[in-house]
Amino acid sequence: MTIEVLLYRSCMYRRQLLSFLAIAAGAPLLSRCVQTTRRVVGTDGLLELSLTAQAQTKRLAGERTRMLTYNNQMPGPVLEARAGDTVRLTLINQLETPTNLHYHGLHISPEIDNVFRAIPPGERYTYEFQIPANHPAVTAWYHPHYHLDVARQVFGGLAGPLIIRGDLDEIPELQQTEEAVLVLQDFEPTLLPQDPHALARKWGRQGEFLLANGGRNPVVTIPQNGLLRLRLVNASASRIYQLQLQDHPWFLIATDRGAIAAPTPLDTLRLSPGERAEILISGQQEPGDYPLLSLSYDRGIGTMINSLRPIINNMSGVVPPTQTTLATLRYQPSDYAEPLPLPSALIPVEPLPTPAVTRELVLNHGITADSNGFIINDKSFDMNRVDTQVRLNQVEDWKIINKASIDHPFHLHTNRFQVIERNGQPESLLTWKDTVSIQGSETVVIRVRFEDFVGRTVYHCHILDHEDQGMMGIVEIS
Ligand SMILES: [Cu+2]
Repeated sequence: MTIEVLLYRSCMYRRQLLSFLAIAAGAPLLSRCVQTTRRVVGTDGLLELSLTAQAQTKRLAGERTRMLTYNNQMPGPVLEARAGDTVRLTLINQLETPTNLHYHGLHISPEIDNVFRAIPPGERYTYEFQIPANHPAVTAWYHPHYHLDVARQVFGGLAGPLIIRGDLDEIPELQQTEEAVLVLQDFEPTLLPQDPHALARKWGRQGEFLLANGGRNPVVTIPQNGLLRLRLVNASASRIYQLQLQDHPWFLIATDRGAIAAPTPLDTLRLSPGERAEILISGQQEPGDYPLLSLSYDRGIGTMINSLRPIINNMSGVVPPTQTTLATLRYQPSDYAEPLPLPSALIPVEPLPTPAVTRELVLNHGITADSNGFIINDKSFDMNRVDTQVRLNQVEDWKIINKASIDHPFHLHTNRFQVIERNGQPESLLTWKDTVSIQGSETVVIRVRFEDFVGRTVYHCHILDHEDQGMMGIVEIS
């Protein structure tokens, strides 16, 4: 098939999809083909379920499209447990390729949350573990982490939220909130679930259509005079969201690994792939609709895309930055005569002590003897090589230097960290993170204590195409 034919097909899909969107404006994009995401809540200290990973052909926008689902859903079901609970999760692999699960955001042993495990097609594996009793309340998520194929599997739709209840849920004001979770994914009907053009893999594949919980512009209600606790999960393979709630105040209450000290007003919120945020919204404005916008964000490739536009305009997986409404927040009448108060304090974030060890990690692009083009400290990922050895309970500062001109969000598995500095300036807000956005040419210092678990775990760029192409390393905790 020639390039011209490919481009023409891509145009056809796009036109048909656009006309479908015009007809179904405001309706969930996938509502006719994918079940509503379900919630699975642990009871009596046990969260037990099966997840079947499966490719499905669904009719979307008049075309039959392949997508990857957990239990016939995209995104997968919302899982919910409490700190101290046992999780018994059987992953059934009905894909045509190996897969596995990463519990992104949980502080559990790397022997359980093991990205080196492969579950072959047709087989199943039961993950069983206890969430530590002192685990903070977090919005975490689960997704495949089978190296070399992570971007394709996640972009295909394999991801779901994992809510752990704990300390933050005990704050009295938060016990009166309504809750919603929005899983942010992007989608390209011509692309699922194949690999895109090599150029799109270099930049990190993106879809033109933005989905929240598998739908386009779903409605989330705000109780008038009440509080909405909104959990946001960026489950996209590469897309970085710059979010804004138009004409309405919103307050950050938690980041990747739990609560912050007090509700903090936000203007915009940048969410890189893998990052989560919890937001509190008070229904005290003029009743109406308030759009949650995904503002145009250039992760360092927008200029390049614009200059190459005639060539790549219809290349699947390469899309220019644009602004889109992700969801609509709509006021709903309630019984509250008086506005519910925001909590004045949440959970203190204790600063980690002065580090015993300081390291540098340089993120870059380059062709070296062992590199596929994406490197950390001049090396491409090798699953038989330990890159960094650390000691249990030791505090370290990692200076992460992005020498590339494009963004490389950095994720450390197993342990949480605090962001100390960005480009030499102290970070203004102390939070617990496991993924940090790092723009082109930025340097970020993170501080981490390797707690509770020994073993081998990984760190990597969370633009998953970059991870698949080598921007990952192994840390051994002993
Ligand atoms: Cu990257």
